[in-house]
Amino acid sequence: MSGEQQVSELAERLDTAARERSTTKPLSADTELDTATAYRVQEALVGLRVARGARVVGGKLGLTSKAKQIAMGVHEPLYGLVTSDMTLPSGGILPLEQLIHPRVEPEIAFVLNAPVAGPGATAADVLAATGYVCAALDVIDSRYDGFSFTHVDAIADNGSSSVFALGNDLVAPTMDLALAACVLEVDGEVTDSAAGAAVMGHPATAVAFMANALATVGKRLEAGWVVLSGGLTAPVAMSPGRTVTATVAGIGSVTLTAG
Ligand code: OOG
Ligand code: MG
Repeated sequence: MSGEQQVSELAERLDTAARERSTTKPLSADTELDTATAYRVQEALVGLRVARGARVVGGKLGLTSKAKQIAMGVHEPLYGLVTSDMTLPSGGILPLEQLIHPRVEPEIAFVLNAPVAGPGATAADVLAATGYVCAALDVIDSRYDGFSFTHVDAIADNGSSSVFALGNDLVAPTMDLALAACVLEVDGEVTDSAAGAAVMGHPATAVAFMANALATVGKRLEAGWVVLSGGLTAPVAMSPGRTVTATVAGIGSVTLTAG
């Protein structure tokens, strides 16, 4: 089997799982997968969405906080791409009937008004390129059995991406985002909290990590992109009727209800 053919077969396997709402064994259980090949599978997987009419609208970081690394048992960060068919409005309904076993996590999202290119991109470069930040809820929905995977599996599965919602308040990043407090509420009760620093010391550092990783394959973060900097807390499993709200001090809040 040629490398290219294997990459597209692995991408098809994940795409089919997502569309049929079935899970599969981790790819690494039967295929030798290195990090570079896993990112090629991710690119092919996103390519299938683009072929169906979606547009790449940004990126996402994964496993950038200790809370997330501990929750998933994977201790290295990764990045993925987000597409126009993944967006939900804040206050909207999370369509459980289209998803497998979704979990929701609070994040700080960056909207760029200039590109950020590595190598050597820093948090300061990211902040200089940022038009505004907003609160975000990222919905992860692993295509793997039992939401269980290794680092390369999660890369290939595009960081478990399914849909995400941005808060309606768009704020210039003039505050210290490391100290921005995030409170997570489930059905009106506070269940978790974290500061922006939970993500790699500063959420802009996570965005810079993605710019530098993209540079190794000749790519960059593009102007106009939204970049989700990674779950600040452990994720919350969604069940019918459950409402999750994330509020970030100085920024705003975002809500989703599982339908
Ligand atoms: C993979 C990473 C997902 C994050 O913010 O950590 C992610 C996963 O946990 O399924 O979006
Ligand atoms: Mg996330």
